This record gives sequence, C-alpha cells and structure tokens, in this order.
Amino acid sequence: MTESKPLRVGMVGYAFMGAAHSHAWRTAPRFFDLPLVPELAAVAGRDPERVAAAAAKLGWGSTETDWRRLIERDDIDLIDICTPGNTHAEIAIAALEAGKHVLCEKPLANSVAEAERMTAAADSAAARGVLSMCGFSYRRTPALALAKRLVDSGALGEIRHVRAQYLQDWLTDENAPLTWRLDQSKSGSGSLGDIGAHIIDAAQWVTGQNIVGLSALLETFVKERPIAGDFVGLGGYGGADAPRGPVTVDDAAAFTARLDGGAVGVFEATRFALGRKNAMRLEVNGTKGSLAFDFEDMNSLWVYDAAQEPNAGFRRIQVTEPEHPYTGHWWPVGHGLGYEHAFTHQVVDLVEAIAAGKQPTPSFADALTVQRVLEAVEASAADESRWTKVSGSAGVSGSARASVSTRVGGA
Ligand code: SOE
Repeated sequence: MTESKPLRVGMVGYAFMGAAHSHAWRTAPRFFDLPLVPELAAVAGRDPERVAAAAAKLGWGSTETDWRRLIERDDIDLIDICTPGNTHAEIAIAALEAGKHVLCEKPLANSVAEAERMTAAADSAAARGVLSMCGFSYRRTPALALAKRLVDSGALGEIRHVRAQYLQDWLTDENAPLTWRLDQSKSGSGSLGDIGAHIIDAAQWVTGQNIVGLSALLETFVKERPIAGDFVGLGGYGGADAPRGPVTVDDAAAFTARLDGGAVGVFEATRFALGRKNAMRLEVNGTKGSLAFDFEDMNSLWVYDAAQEPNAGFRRIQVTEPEHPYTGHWWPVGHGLGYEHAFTHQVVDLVEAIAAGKQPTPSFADALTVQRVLEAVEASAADESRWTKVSGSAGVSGSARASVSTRVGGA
C-alpha cells in the first residue's frame, strides 16, 4: 500500500472549537481511510504558557505565539481558524494568498463586506488549487445528512415549510460573565451569528432553498454583565459583585423568511431558553411528508410519510445503520455518536476534497449567503418604521424593536 502523504495542519486558537477540531484531526485517520493523513503540526496562541499547555493536552507538535508564523512556515499545508469572528478575514485571506488551504469556523466573518473579501480570496486561491471550507459542522451530523438525502430524493415532495430553532440557556443567569461572544467587536453578533448561523445554513442546505427576504426582531434581555471572571469556556461566572460592562449583542433572535423555492421559514435562536442546553432543531414540511431533527436526540430522525396510514404519525429512524451517512465507520447499530463526530466527519470530507482537488462544502461562497441573511436580520430588526403595534396595547416597555420585511442582499 502506498504511504499516504501528510496534510500538515496549523491551528489558530485552542478553546472550545480548538479542542473539537484537534479531536477531529487526531481521530479522522483512525476511523476513515484518508488519501492524506492529517498531522497536528502547530497550534498558535498569544500566551506562550497557555498555548504550550494546550499543545500538550490536544496533541500538537509545536507552538507559535503569532498566527503569521504558521503561514510563513513551509512545513504547514492548511490553516485551521478557531478564533473569534473578528480575526477570520485577516487570517483566512493571508493564508489563502500564501497558498495554504483553509478551514474557517462559523460564521465566516463579522460582516458581509469581510465575507465578500474572503470569498474573493477563496475563489482566486481555488484557481491555484488552494481550497477552503467554512465549519458549519452540523451538516455532518448523520441524521441531518440523512434529512438532506430524503429531501433531495423527493421523498418529502415540494417543500412548504422549514422551521428551525437553536435553543441554549447558558446566559440565563444575569451574572454569567461578559465573554467575547457578548462583545460585538469580537463576535459580530450574539445568538444570531453564533447559533443562528448554524440553523440558517442547515435550513438552506437541507431544503436546497436560500432565504431571499425576512422580517426580524432581536432582543438583549441582560444589558450589563460582570467583566472579570475566572470562567473557563462558555459557562463560568464573574460573580455578582464584579464590575459590569455593556452587552453589545443580541441575546435572542427571531425571524420569518421566504425562500427562493417558495417555502416559508420560521427561525429562532436564543441563549435564554431555560432548560434547553443545545437544542438545534429543524423541521421540514413537504407535500408528501415531513421530517424533524433535534440535536439533543442527535441519533434520531423523525419522519412522517403522507402515503402511510394517516394516523400512523411520525416514525423514528435510529440513524446508526451502516448505510446511513458516516455511521458505518464507527460502532455497531444502536450505539450512537456524539457532538464531536460531526467535526471528525468535517475533517474527512475536507481532506477527501483537497486530495481530489475538488471544492469542499460549505464553501466560503455558501457561508457568504448565511452572512447576507445575518445582515438582513440586523437591518430588519433595527428598522423601527414598520413594526405593527396591536391596537389598544400600550406596547412593550424597554427596548422592544420594530420588525419589518427586509430583502436579503445579493438575492
Ligand atoms: C456556543 O453557542 C457554541 O459553542 C457555538 O459557538 C458552536 O458553534 C456550537 O456548535 C455549540 O455552541
């Protein structure tokens, strides 16, 4: 058997996404026969002690304290961007121009302008055989990939509705600290871009239809949070008596949408759905059937077939059969997979695309369509001109914002 060539990876950032991506780079060649073998060559982070500890823990061969060094090194083939959104454009464009393949976490950028520049750089790099992907990892959850197969097969008929929610509750406590995800200058937006981006991409990908217009509202329930905090990751605490700083992003987003294939969409993203920990949900209703997915039951896909006995209801497909997407590479039927497996599948598909010289998906251009929807949601929510008040009501106290229909840019 010929020795597979290495694919030498340099990762920027090593927090939650860095840990998930490290696991994926390490695990993919152990469960899938890959045409290129990922090597965890180097991880970059500003703090030398912390990045050295992360390299030891996550299995990286060397460290850099400046991401630019990763791009200069000729022993690195691909840059994996696991940093806050305000850094994505600079790192991705520099890497692509230097001939490095790129995997960039979602959302692609913090603005449409940045995402357009990144997509232009990706398009010109692709002409030189340098490829890129945006990390909408939920596409690689087997049940969602099976959902797409069913829609593409015509099993659901013409799609009338797509209903998507992403519900978390880690910010319900008003003393949860002011992390970078709550700072617009770093994250670009709050629940909208962090988790709303996932359901926008999933809805467009599964239905094959893009959002072309919407009406939205955004809300920030807790306006100030503790600045200092010894928290780690998402859920630490800064303490009720710590000095407080302003929250500059949305806590919750909701919007209705029209899609270019005629379907109607309803979307909701929040970190205040107390009791919902990571409920990324999608329901699609067609003329011949429906399907429903909830990440909190991620090995199941619920399907309704109009041709069946009318009151037979939804039936549960346990998505662990060898013929289901990705699952045959893991455990016997019924044993199930977890959150981290989608990241491993993401690496598998990326490596196979690079080896074949084919454009990985989702491409930066795919991710740009999501960025345009995010921008339209913010424009709609900010335009107070056409919010329709209910007659006789005094309106909502506080900062409720009007919502009006807004065309998605570029659609
Ligand atoms: C936090 O909301 C978060 O970590 C997102 O940033 C990830 O993209 C998602 O996969 C899990 O939740």
